[in-house]
Amino acid sequence: MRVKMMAAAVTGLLAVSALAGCGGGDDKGSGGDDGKLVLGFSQVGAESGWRTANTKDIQAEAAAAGFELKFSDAGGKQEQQIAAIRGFITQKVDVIAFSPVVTSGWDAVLKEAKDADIPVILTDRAVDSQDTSLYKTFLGSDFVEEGKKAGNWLVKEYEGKNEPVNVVELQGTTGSAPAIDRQKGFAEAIKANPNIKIVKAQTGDFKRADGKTVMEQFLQSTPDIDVLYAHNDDMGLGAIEAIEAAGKKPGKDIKIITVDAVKDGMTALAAGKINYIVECSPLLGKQLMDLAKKVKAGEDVPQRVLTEETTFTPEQAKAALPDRKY
Ligand code: GYE
Repeated sequence: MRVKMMAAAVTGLLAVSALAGCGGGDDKGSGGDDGKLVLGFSQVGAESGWRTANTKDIQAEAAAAGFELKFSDAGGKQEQQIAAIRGFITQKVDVIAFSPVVTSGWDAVLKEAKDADIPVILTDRAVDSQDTSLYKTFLGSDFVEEGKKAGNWLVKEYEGKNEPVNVVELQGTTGSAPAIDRQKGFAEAIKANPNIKIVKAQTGDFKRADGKTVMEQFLQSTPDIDVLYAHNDDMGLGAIEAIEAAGKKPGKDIKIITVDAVKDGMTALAAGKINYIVECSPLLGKQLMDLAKKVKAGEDVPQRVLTEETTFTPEQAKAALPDRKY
C-alpha cells in the first residue's frame, strides 16, 4: 500500500487524496518502505534564479542524505501549497518542510500537521502564526538585516553630500516575508540621511519580466530617479533592460542595489550595471536535511536557524564569480 501511495504522490496530489481512504497503513514514524526518512517539501514556485538554485540544492541534499523527497511546486499559489501540505499529511510523511509564499493564513493547515504528529520545518520564509508550537524551527535568512545592509550602503554612498536622492523600490511578492522585511530594514537604515527619499515603490513579484515593466512605468512617471533598490537580482536585471531601453546607463545614471547574489546578478555587478548586492543564500539544503533528521529523531532544535551571508561590491563580485555555484 505504502508503495502505491508514494507512486501516486509523484503523479499528483489529486491522485494522492483519492487514495487516502484506502488506508495508508500505520507505519508512521518508521520512514519509507526501505526505512528512508520521507520528507515532503512544498516549494513556492520557480519565480527567480534564487528559487531555482534553492530547489536544486534541496533535491541534491535530500539525495545525498538518503531521504525520500516528495517535492511539490505551488506555482506561487498559497492554495496549492496548502493542498500539497494536506497531501503530505495524508501520505503520513515523516517531516514536512515548506517555504511559505506569504506570511499569513497558515494556522489551520499547520494545526492539522501538528494533530497528525508530523513535525514542520519552515524553510527560507516565515509565517505570522502567533502559536510557534505549530512548527519546529525556521531556517533561513534575516531579511530585515538584508534590507539594512542595502540601506547602509546607500547612506555611505551619499555621505557628506547634501543633495536629494530619489529612490525607487521594486518590492518582492506582496505579503511575503522577504518583501515585508527587506522594505522595513531598508527604510530604517536610510533614515540616517533625510535627503534619501523613496519616491515610488511597487511590487515586481520577484520576477524579471515584472521588474522590467514596473521600471518602465517608474521611468515614465518619475523624472530624476537616482537609485533603484530591488528586493532581488531578477527584478533588478529586468529593470536594467528598461533603463537601457530608456537610453540611460544602469549603475551610473541610476545606481542599483539588489539582494540575492545569484550568478546573473553577480555578472551584472562585475560589469558595473549593478552597484551593490546583498547576499541571500539559497543553499539551505544541507541544513534542512540535518534539521529534518533531528526533528524526526525527536531531538531538540533551535527555534530559529540563521543562514550566514555577506555583501558584494563590483570588485568582490569579480573575485567571487569563478567559484560561484549558482
Ligand atoms: O530573494 C527571491 C525569491 O524567499 C529569499 O524569494 C527568498 C526570495 C529571494 O524569489 O529571489
